[in-house]
Amino acid sequence: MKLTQYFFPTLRDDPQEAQIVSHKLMLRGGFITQSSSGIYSWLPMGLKVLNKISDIIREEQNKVGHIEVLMPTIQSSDLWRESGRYEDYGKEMLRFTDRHDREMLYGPTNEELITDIFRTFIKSYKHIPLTLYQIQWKFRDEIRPRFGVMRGREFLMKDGYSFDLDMEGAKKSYKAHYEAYLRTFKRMGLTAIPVKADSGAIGGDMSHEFQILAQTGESTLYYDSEIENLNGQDLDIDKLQSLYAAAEEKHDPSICPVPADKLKVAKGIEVGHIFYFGTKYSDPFGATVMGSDGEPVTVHMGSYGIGVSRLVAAIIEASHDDNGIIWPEAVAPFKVGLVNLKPSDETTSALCEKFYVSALAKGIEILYDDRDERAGVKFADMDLIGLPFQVIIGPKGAATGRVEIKIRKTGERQDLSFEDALKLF
Ligand code: P5A
Repeated sequence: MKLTQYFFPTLRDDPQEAQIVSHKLMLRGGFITQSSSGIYSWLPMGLKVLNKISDIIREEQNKVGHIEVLMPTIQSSDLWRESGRYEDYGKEMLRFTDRHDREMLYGPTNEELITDIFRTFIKSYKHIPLTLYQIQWKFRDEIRPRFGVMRGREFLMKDGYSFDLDMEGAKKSYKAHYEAYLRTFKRMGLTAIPVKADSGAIGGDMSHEFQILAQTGESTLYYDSEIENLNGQDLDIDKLQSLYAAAEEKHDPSICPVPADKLKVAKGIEVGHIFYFGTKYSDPFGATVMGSDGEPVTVHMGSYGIGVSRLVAAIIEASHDDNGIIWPEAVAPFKVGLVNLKPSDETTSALCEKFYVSALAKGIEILYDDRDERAGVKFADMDLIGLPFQVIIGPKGAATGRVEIKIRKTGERQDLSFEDALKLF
């Protein structure tokens, strides 16, 4: 993509309303723009990141046999009356009436709707275990939407729902999600710390939150410092599970098994949350299947969420410096940013064009800054948007066919021939 032909609405100055770095950088870099309180439009570069995150989630879910569906954002209140949550959910649920005076709502979550689909179609034990998931927008009328897409009112969630014959089966489904979530976050360059949690509005007996470390996190975590060492190595899930981690409310110093010098205290951002709630929804909905002995069995359920749009901000909180975002390669909007230091110079522009075309032919995602702007502006914008690699071409290098590579994360620079530079990607 050439910048002169792209839609790249950056802001020069720091937006006043942004209190945390991810919100500030997302607005400045033209990733999102606010439409109303807690509601955002995703601009081209932001949408690319959101889609990459969704794709990683999707791949890891499909790998373990979970099946994607897509449910509507708007739901009828009927199902929520059946579960008893219509009154319970309170003001966070956005309710309205249609032209026939039917009470409708914008879904804050989908346990009711998926249980209704299940009871309609699945009648035999032969079709379970089954996990259905979707990646769909949710609305929660948060009292204090803040920090941009970190706590929005409209936000994108991956929500999955498992159906099993009994508690033992449901625990296997829970474990499969737990492990798939750790693999998912790791692929995004994050260390996620699973902590036991309360099940709140979703309900149930067992629940874990997945927290990633960031100074601006809203939860305080206590955990064995060994967990951080596991980052970077092959993911040893059994080892991770055996280590101590707890959110502040659950941390009891008198029974904490970790010695003080190994216990870390840090802030975390909740990027995922999983629940086992048995028959809480299947019971009132009559979601039963015929068991192998011919008797009806009420299915055991769990639900599993990832904050997809929140992750965009959370990754920035975990990975940035004073100059801007440092995207992990797996979620970067483009892999390479090409900087033309002097578009008015024919040799420079010809070499840039050649690099751009060759990179595209190799299938490399490349953003070419071909704007007629000062070098300083281009460097600042490139650092701000945080692409993993920068290729810088100016008149001096172009005369001898050489280009400069800068690695965004380390700031390391290398002077390479055109061919060697291309081979790097
Ligand atoms: C699990 C899937 C649920 O709703 N029902 C379906 C369960 N869980 S949850 O914890 O309430 O939400 C799942 C994840 O969604 C993100 N999230 C948000 N992201 C941005 N803005 C919000 N206002 C918001 N609320 C929840 C979190 O990452 C949460 O873990």
